[in-house]
Amino acid sequence: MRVFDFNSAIVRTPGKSVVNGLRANQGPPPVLEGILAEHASYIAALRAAGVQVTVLDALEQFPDSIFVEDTALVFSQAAVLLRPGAPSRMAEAQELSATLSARFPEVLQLTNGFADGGDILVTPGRVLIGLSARTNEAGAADLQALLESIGLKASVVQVPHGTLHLKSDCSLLDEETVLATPTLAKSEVLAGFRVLVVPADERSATNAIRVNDVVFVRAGCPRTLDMLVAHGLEVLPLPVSEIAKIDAGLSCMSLRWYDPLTT
Ligand code: CIR
Repeated sequence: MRVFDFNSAIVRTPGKSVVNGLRANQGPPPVLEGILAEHASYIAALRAAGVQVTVLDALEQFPDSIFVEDTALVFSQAAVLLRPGAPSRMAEAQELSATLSARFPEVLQLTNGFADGGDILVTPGRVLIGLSARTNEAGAADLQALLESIGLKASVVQVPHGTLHLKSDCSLLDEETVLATPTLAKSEVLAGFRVLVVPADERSATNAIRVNDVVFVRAGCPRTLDMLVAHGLEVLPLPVSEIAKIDAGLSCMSLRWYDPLTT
């Protein structure tokens, strides 16, 4: 089983409040209809890639709750409920608790500090935990211990200053290759991986996701797309220009795992 082989996913319907999602920069707010359309095409792409998708109800009280990735980590053997680092998002994790308990043999819980799933890159040899404004040392240390308890090695790395999440700057393309921004590629974080670097003006394309044999990548990034195809990958461009206005990308809209009991 490869770490990007998935047959199951959880997503959450955007509420009307999604247009008030957190964002670092001012600019035009996202348009609700646009977010709904992007979310629908994302779900369709997961299904077409062979994934059974559970769609949870919207949570109006949590504008960012469509970004389920930040609230938990999921593996075949267990799930981990996280403690998101933004105060307005902290209680989102509990909203997932019953859903995870119904689907995983074991649900572990972070108890110290903070960690967002967007800061976690799962690779074949180890899980990288990025320290950022959302994931602190106490959360990373707690998470590292929890992951070790379910047989996974983890390393703590530094996310570049000013970057929201580790996976804002990178994603896993195959067992040894990572797509990364020029900034992250220059650091030690990805030592040992083959690194494909996106052009500086297509920086947001780095938040791609490999789902079985397909790589979902942000639409409108033609040079990144050509680079991935030249690397031998099957690529599916997906629109995310509206959710990008609230600092989000492709990975954050789902929790993905391989469930051995699902056919
Ligand atoms: C936030 O700032 O928390 C949301 N507006 C965006 C979260 C994106 N999450 C992710 O990339 N994992």
